[in-house]
Amino acid sequence: MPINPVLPRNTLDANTSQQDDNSITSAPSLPKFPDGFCWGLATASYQIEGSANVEGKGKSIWDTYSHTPGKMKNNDTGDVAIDHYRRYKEDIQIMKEMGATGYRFSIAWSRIFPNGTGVANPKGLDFYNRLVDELLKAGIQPFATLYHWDLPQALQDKGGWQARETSQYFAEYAGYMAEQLSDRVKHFFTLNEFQNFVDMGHRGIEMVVQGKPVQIELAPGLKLDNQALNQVAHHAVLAHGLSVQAIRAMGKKDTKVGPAEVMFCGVPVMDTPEHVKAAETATRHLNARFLDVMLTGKYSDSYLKEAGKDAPKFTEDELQAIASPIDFVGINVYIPKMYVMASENESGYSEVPMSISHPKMSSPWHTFSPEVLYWAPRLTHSIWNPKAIYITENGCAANDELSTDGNIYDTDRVMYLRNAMGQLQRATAEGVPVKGNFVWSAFDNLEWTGGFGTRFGLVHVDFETQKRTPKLSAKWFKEAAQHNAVV
Ligand code: GBH
Repeated sequence: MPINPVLPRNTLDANTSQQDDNSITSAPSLPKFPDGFCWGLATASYQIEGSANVEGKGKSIWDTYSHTPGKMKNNDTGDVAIDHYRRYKEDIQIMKEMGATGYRFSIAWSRIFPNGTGVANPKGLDFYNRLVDELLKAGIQPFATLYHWDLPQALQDKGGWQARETSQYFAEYAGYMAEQLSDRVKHFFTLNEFQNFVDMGHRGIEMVVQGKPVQIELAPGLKLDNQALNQVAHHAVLAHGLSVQAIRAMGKKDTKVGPAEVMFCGVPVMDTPEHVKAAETATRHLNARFLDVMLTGKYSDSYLKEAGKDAPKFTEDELQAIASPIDFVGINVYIPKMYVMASENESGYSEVPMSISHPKMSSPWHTFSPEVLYWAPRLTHSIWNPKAIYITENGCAANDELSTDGNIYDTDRVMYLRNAMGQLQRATAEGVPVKGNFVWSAFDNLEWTGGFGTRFGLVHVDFETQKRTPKLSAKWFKEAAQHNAVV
């Protein structure tokens, strides 16, 4: 006997029909996203553009770092990357074909201001003008990130993020970009992943996954002490706040702006009030230096107490600037920072150690925990209540071998996306105001120190020939975008 499914009829998928034998021709319960949900793809300048030394571009800290022996896997660099600077038209066609409605790219600061400040370079600007025009022509909304880690080397030479002036220079550059692009670009992200570029770039971090230590470092590869590190964090959020003000001053009235933070999420071990409360407390504390101060205008007592004499030096005026009102919060969501349960201790929560057999995706650091795509936006909503939320990155690396028929059957990535997007859909169904999701990444690219071996794309790139081949996951993405649902 065929099973007669007792599932809600799909009201949104008009031509769903059940046949006499009760077989299901398409799922009657496709979990839909809200109308207008943005189906986005994401990339970043240094990871894809190449043309590292053309048309007036200045050096960035990633040009320096990637050419420092021993820093990059296989000595890979972004000199050529996936040659997107020259192939952007073809790449936009591919994304259009995939049904993407949004594209999150980043602007290389040193293409615009080769020395970080001073006179703008018209050829660098011209590239982003052409990119934006081409996206609009393809019906894809452009979302511009102003800083995805490629600080102009000239500013690093003057102290980089340890120098307060860098925040000011960033704001000037942000204002300039808003002035130039906001007639067409309606959404700007200020800085990408504050926690990661601050900590991985200025100290290096160690994680333990499945019992193995994983070291992660980013440019400029410094080893700062606690006070200096907290000061770098402060300058990063100050840069964000000042840039929000500059964008408001220089951009068109309807320009929207917010950060793109790798929010550190404490996931409750179960959905019961006491554990959820513990997770909120933990999550707020884990983001004290970044989202919390940006959204509340205060460094929390628990952070200042923990930092003690190593707390950053700051003024009330700076706090006010840092908390300049924003239109949305962007969060990159890959992994929980920790699992959390309620506790009688002073903080109210305790970390639950992850089991050594907890599954992971292919990257050494990537714990498989799709439920974080539910909890990160839900907790962002309940703790800080921003007007809107974007998932600015979400995705995974995979081995992606070419099969004999020329296709790439990345079933693990499709599994990942189905689970993660299903969890995200649940958050939207409960009313968490998530406006869109950007899969990391549109194309295979330079995974920073991980080099070209770690592929995150929905589109495969042969790094020798630059041939692009959409993977199975690209087909999945297209169907999902078309149905506005998890397929
Ligand atoms: C985010 O970085 C970034 O925003 C994005 O640029 C990046 O490509 C994406 O997520 C995926 O990582 O363990 O050898 O693979 C998150 C921080 C930076 C951590 C690169 C892993 C590579 C080291 N990631 N890093 S390796």
